[in-house]
Amino acid sequence: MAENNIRAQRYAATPLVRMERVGDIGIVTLANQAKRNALTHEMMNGLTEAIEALGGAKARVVIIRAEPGQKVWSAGHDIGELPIGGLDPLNYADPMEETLRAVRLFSGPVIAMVHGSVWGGALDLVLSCDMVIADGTATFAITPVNLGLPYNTTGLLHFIGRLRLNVVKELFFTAAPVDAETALEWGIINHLLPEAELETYTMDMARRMATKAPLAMAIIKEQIRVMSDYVPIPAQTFERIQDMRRKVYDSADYREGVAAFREKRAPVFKGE
Ligand code: YXS
Repeated sequence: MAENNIRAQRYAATPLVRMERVGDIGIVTLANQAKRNALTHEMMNGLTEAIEALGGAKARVVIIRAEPGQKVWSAGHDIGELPIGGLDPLNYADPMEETLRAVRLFSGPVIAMVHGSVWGGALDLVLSCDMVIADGTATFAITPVNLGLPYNTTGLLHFIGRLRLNVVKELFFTAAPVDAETALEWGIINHLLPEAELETYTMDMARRMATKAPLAMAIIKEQIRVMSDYVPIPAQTFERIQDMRRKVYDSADYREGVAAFREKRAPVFKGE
């Protein structure tokens, strides 16, 4: 980020996540390109710590980004860390889920600044941010059907609360990466910029929001969160869905999907 004439404090949350403070703006950078910023437990714990530390330090706006010029913003949940056999792969305590909650509970706006491709749970992270600003290199894919994984109900709500249902279904049922222009049309991103303007535009928006009344910003964000997340669901219905999800994450197909990724081959799903 350009730090010309703005005092920048740099302090690392963990080696996989860099955190800096530029005035009232916190910038959190995903920094594990060797693994394409896969959302490992270590990276997610670091990202959660960074967001909470910035909240404690009264930062007013947070930008989440990857390192400049990287092809992949994030490759999504670390597939190697997905539990197999009897455990919900996206359970409440999963570090990625904790990070999504930290983003949604941060008192001020969180901006996802996207250059490069976004995969799987990283799209849930992007959609958990309050707004998304991207350049033409950005693509977005959600990929549980590539693994045979039953996405979690809260995660689906993040999509349903943001995008039209036919768009949510096309994203989930095709698992195909969506280009930046389509992402703008579908509402995944707020603004699409030329690569050279992405950082400046994002910082300008962050600076603008950082000058607004933080108490009013915080309560408006929390009201929008509680109202958009509020979807009453009868207990028995939730238990039926959980039972259906258990049958999927206990399935041979899910084990095949994870094994195929590990063995770098195409999965063969049999519906079992
Ligand atoms: O072979 P090494 O050890 O160098 O490691 C490789 C990849 O295995 C690793 N890597 C990952 N490891 C764990 N989990 C991942 N999601 C993941 N993605 C990548 O990073 C090293 C470099 O990857 P490589 O050689 O494939 O890089 P590339 O530049 O040729 O290709 C970049 C990608 C992102 C196109 C490619 O890595 C890829 O397709 N990754 C998987 C993307 C994906 O399907 N993500 C969804 C994860 S599951 C998830 O988020 C949710 C639970 S859900 O399934 O519901 O969406």
